[in-house]
Amino acid sequence: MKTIVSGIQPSGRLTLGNYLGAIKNFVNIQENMEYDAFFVFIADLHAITVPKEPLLLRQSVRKLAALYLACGLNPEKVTLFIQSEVHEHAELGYLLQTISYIGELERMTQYKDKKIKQVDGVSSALLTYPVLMAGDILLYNASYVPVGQDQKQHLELTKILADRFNYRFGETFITPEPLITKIGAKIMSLQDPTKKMSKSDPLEKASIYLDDNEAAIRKKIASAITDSDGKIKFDPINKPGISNLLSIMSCCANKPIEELEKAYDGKGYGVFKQAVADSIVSLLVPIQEKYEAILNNKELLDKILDDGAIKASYFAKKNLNKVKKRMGLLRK
Ligand code: AQP
Repeated sequence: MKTIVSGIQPSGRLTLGNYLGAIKNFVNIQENMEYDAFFVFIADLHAITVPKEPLLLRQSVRKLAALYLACGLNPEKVTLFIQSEVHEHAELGYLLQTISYIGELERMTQYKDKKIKQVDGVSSALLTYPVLMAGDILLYNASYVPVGQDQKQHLELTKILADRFNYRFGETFITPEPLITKIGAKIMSLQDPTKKMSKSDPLEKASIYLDDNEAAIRKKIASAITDSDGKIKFDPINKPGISNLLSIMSCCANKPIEELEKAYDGKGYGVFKQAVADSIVSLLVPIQEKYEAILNNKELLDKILDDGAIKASYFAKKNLNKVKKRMGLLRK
């Protein structure tokens, strides 16, 4: 059985990075890959590893569900659900903590990055986040996990935990592989192109949000940090800003980077930036129109999420029981 699993945290307004690194890939897989089951969830349990205002979180969950659909996920082909509505995620996350070592969790780059930003203390859940993520994947015995580049390290840990569990308790889990897009796997901040674009970045103009209007998109691209040599060339080490804009345009317009380099050779950054903005606007405006309609259709959204939770729970329960039996936990 070939199963695919992925999720996104409802931890704020989604960025173009989340779309190009993750959602676009989900839609592509949905349309072009053969699979038996594809689970896409809203990772609300991950979102609360850093403090969240409850009302805002509830809104963000619905918004993310609407956005998934607006971007093209088809509930007939993909099981869409909210992570906390399938309680087996938290349960398997705990069971896997018993075979995870604190040292290996402390080495995770995302933990180190997020830890320093916490003002009211670091929750233990932030440390164990990758173990919950391993649980999300192993719960469905996923073969593939479409993610952006930044999640690769967590995927490596998932593989280690799957192998460790299999070694200790007998063959139980498939070792999952990441599915990472070639271009767009790491979209960088517009204001610091050495840092990834992130929904929790407090600097508004560093990110294009999927709900940004045309004027905001044009303004942010116009003020994106570049360099002074005037050449439109893909060179992430020496020209991170221009390379990031080339990656963005390549993904948004579905054109190879080399073709863009040729087309804008000698045209200057002003003209190029305008074209980058055009490509983003053309991509996002239709998504935004669909998004509003879906978000306002409360009944439809609830039905899709209810059905998704029922279906995911069915698979999750079966696999979790198997895991518990292996560990000597189930009486019957
Ligand atoms: N800049 C990015 N470029 C490409 N892919 C990206 N992803 C995130 N940022 C980029 C991918 O989006 C998916 C969802 O990520 P997540 O919400 O689970 O958490 P994250 O990776 O931590 O994303 P953010 O936007 O940086 O969220 P915050 O700020 O809340 O931590 C993943 O597949 C990720 O790789």
